[in-house]
Amino acid sequence: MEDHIKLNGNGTNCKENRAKTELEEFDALFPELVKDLTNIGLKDAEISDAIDWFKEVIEYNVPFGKKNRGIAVVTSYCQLVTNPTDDDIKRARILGWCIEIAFSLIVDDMMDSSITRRGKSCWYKKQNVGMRAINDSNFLESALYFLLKKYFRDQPCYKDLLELFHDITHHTVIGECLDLVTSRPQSTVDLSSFTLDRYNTIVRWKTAFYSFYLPVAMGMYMAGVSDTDAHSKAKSILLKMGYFFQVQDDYLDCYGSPEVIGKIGTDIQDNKCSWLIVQAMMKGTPEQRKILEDNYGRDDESKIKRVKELYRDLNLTHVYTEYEESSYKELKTLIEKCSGNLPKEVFMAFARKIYKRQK
Ligand code: GPP
Ligand code: MG
Ligand code: MG
Ligand code: MG
Repeated sequence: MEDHIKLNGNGTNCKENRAKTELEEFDALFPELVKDLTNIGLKDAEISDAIDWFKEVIEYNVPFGKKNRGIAVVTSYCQLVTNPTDDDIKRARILGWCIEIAFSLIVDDMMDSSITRRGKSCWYKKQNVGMRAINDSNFLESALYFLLKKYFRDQPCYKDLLELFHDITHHTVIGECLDLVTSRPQSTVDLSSFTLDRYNTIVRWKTAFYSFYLPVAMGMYMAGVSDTDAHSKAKSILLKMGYFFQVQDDYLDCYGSPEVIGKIGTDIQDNKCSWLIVQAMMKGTPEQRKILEDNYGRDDESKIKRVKELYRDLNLTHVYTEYEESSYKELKTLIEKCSGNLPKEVFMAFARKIYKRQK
């Protein structure tokens, strides 16, 4: 007999076994959404080549992530309403897929000269794709608004969801721009702009809004929670979580195993204002900082190795482990202080997924 677990509204039952089943339910919806998005090609035969191409784009790029963001919409929503109908839960899952579409990642990989993502070649690296990937990212973005319109236009939260997606996309683009401007190659490498302040800003804008505030805010709007106070309290917690997530991402870029994280790190040669280089610049002696300036931001294996040696001399792995511990404690305090009327489990469920993660 199928073990169909019904999501309840009180959030008391969000344990690991339930989350697994939710992931299966979530995954099962994907083919239906692909059908929605490709049916227009059946109605309008003259664009069928574009729709066939799009099918490849979405099937290659979208369904292989960890889906923490997508699932967080469903869990948050279910913890905020008392008796969601099957239709409501399905809509929450669709919203989750709208976030999972994550169209920005395709161009992020191009701009970062990345090689792999989610254990496969980056889309732009595939034969026959190349620069076409730019339009594919736009194609995916427009697809999410198609789904939003199809499933939410009659819902009272439609306007809030639309505005939220637009605003958060704007935030992500600004964050990506700051990331790129800060890492641009200059005639001499000048690491003095890699300050903790600059790092904090980049990370909040490029990652924390999209990956952490967006999923929970979507669940809140769907559940009819739209007051600014509740949103700003949730935001303060989720931006902190998102910040830590990007610190981890930067750490794993250097220390994660590509087989586990599904991507090969590029931050050192890309001259990125990463958490590790910011720490190294703060902790290093003037001599060590000089070594970093001579070796960072160059696509040269021996220079990359030199930077990593210096990270080791500065014991950055230990600095990171300590930071992870203190950040988790601070987060729990913040959740106690700022959850307001929202169940703390909305935030704790998300936090448990990311702390101590290996991928
Ligand atoms: C880029 O940082 C981060 C983003 C583009 C986050 C926005 C997330 C979305 C899903 C839109 P990065 O270049 O370090 O990320 P990665 O290591 O994954 O390439
Ligand atoms: Mg990247
Ligand atoms: Mg990037
Ligand atoms: Mg990264």
